[in-house]
Amino acid sequence: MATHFEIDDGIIAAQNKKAKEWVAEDFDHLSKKLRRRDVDIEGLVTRAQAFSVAIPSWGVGTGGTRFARFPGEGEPRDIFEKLEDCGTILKLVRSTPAVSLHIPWDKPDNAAQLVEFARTRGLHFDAMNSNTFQDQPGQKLSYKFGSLTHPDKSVRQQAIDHNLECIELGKVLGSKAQTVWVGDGGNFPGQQNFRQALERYLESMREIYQGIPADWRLFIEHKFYEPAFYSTVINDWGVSYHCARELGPKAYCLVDLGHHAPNVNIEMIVARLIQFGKLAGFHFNDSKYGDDDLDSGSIKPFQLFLIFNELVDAELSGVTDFIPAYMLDQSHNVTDPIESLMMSAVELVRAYVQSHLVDRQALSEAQEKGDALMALATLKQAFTTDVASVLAVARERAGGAVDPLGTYRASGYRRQKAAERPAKKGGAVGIV
Ligand code: LRH
Ligand code: MN
Repeated sequence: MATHFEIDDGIIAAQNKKAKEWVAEDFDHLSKKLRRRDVDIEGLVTRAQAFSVAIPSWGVGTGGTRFARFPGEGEPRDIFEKLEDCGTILKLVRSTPAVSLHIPWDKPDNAAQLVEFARTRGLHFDAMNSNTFQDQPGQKLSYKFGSLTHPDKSVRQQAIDHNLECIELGKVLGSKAQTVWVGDGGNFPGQQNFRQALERYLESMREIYQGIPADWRLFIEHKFYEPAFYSTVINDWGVSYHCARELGPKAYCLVDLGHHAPNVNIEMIVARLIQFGKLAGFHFNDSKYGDDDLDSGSIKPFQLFLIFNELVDAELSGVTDFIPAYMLDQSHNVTDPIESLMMSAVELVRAYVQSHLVDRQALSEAQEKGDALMALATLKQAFTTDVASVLAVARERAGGAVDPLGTYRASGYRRQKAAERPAKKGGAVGIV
């Protein structure tokens, strides 16, 4: 039985020992600083430990663009090796116990075996993702001109059946949600009748909605363009919200940060969807131009903070049925995917913890008084507070790594996997 290298607690403890001093010093200093703001640092550690985000199965393989994909060494070659890597990320950062699968990329031969394999690594399955944006080998009808909105009813039915099949598999895997993103749209004016296409989308989604179990949620993911380059049927939060309302109480709107035109005020869209009771959750990533799927917090960390500020404001003001699903959705083209996913998960916990540092009393007083500068300063005080020691202590107390990146590199995990996983010809597992 081939051995599978794993980062054991000994490696983590040894690396944590090296960092013990600076963590204690910084934690102590921050504790004093926060006490001046009547903030108890232990409360922040608890918040950090309560936060979790799902890892996209397609994120642990190297991603690419339409121009090229440059696979790294030790790429996971199947869903089991993907889960191995997800287990490693969880071991080091402690805030990623869930994995979001994409079907058919991750379709298991034996679902129960997959659940057990995941469980032994502390993992469970988050939202399922259907795929009607590619044609699979042996597929009868092509999605070239659309899927759930295709003019031909038999193509729509094929796409509906695929989504219902995903839900059935998700039930066995213990998932509680299905994300439906369709790239349906047109490349030229006149190619689609906008109103008819949306009607067909709703007609198809009503059938899928019927297959959603009572304790599940259906996530509608909008995107302003790509793969269609002139019009996209579900192009923004407005049409997504309309559809979620039309479908019923189990339907919600999922916000993928990269699916908005540059400079769109995403934190305000989040506030709207919270207010309308239709926020599904997120696909976190970052971007400079299009749907670049870059690491979360790598380009616009202040926007990420402002999004979490809206989420924490809702959490603290007791918005009912407020259970947003947090997932990463990134493509790692030039970094080690495990490193990028770890650091991205850390950036989300950071934004969440910093949002709990906002003096909401002072903020609402400034808002009432129209004191714009004090309002901004109140947010900036939280955003510029270095909470690295809180995040490190939260990880360490949960058995994780004070320095996930340093510990991962010191472990030689990638080199070990390169030896264990000889590259598979054409075995692309990331987004290409
Ligand atoms: C579409 C998307 C969607 C996934 C895909 C991998 O851009 O964000 O969420 O299905 O990426
Ligand atoms: Mn997405």
